Amino acid sequence: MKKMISIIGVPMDLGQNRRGVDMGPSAIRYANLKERIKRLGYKVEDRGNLHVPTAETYKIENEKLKYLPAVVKVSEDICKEVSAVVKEGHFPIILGGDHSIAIGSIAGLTQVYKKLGVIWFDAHADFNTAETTPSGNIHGMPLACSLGIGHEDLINIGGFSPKVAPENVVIVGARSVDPEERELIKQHGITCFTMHEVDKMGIGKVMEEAIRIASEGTDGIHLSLDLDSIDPDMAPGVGTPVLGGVTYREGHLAMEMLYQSGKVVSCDVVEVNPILDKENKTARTAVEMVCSLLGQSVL
Ligand code: NNH
Ligand code: MN
Ligand code: MN
Ligand code: MN
Repeated sequence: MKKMISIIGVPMDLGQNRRGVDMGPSAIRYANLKERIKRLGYKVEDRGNLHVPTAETYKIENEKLKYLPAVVKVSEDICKEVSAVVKEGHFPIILGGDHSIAIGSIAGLTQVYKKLGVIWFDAHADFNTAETTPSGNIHGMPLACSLGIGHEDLINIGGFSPKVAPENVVIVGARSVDPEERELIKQHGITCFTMHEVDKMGIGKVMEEAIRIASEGTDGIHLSLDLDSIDPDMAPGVGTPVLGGVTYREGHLAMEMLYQSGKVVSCDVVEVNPILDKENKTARTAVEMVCSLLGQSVL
């Protein structure tokens, strides 16, 4: 029996400074996410959007952790919603919003999956802290937070820390990592397949390794899909596009291999910004990736 899919929208834009990413859930829905998943033979429920306060109603208090109190509050809400659907045996798809939402989704998942593997598909590593961040944007910090590195309020969402172990975390697609962030990644022994490895080994071999690492001793894999991992030609609508990304076909192969592994239990789809997009291309790419993750092209 296929798991039921639960779509959860989080119109979060407080983790970075480009407006418009809060419209990501609408753009992805408009690209027909629910219908497309249904066609693959799944039952799907759309649980609507969680409430996210408007940036203009807040004053930034800490330049190194912008909108911290609001991000903490929304993260707790995401955690509750995600753990509720996982407890029902569903597969959550959490639509961002910026990548700070992964703090809450991983917190919710690990209420149930005690040993969770994570594949962080991103042009960036999202491994900054208040001490290393060049921007003060929390969307550059969620992976570090999930490993228990970062501000106390962010790492303790859901009541415990760390959520995941470094030996079960893999970054794929990185090509823009800040100098001190790089040191932190090395120090914590995180496996990172940058675009250098994707070019050299091929995406097939990279994913084989990534799936092995994220599977070892875990009860499931969470895919955190930042659309800026994909090359800007197929994903132009993101706040921080970086040239030289994963191609459309490489993205599909990666998603298909994740499907074939049978280990994926949830995913985030983040950073789609329709204001910066071209005719909803990035949201449409996102929907194609999700469909491949759910078995669209594998017989
Ligand atoms: N590393 C930079 C920062 O911390 C950029 C992060 N931007 C992202 N991450 N889009 O996925 O601000
Ligand atoms: Mn149910
Ligand atoms: Mn990211
Ligand atoms: Mn990114």
